Amino acid sequence: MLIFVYGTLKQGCSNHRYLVGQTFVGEARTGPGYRLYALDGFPGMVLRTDDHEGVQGEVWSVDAPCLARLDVLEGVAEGLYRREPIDLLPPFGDRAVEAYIYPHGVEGRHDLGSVWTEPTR
Ligand code: PCA
Repeated sequence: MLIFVYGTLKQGCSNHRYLVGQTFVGEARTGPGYRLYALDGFPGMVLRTDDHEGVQGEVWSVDAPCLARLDVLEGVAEGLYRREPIDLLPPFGDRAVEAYIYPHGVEGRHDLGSVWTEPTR
């Protein structure tokens, strides 16, 4: 299946090793309505009806074992992130792609806008 990544799973970032052996499909951007907030060293993408810019990331084609490992990493069973379908701009507009949405409040969190860059450490 296709997954849109926008944070630590991107190429060059700290969790990218989870995608080793999977297939990079391309750079992608969501439609409007999604925005990034800084959590604790990683970003959370939330739905915001007042957003006009969307979020920048990468689409990867992953196999079922990889997806299962990603769900563990992102704490899906614990409710940290939810893996849900996402609206991407062309050329992905008509394709089924999912992403890890942060389903919690972001009050007091730093608004990162459209792009996350990993802090150097
Ligand atoms: N990892 C996932 C969700 C947030 C994060 O840091 C990703 O890169 O899409």
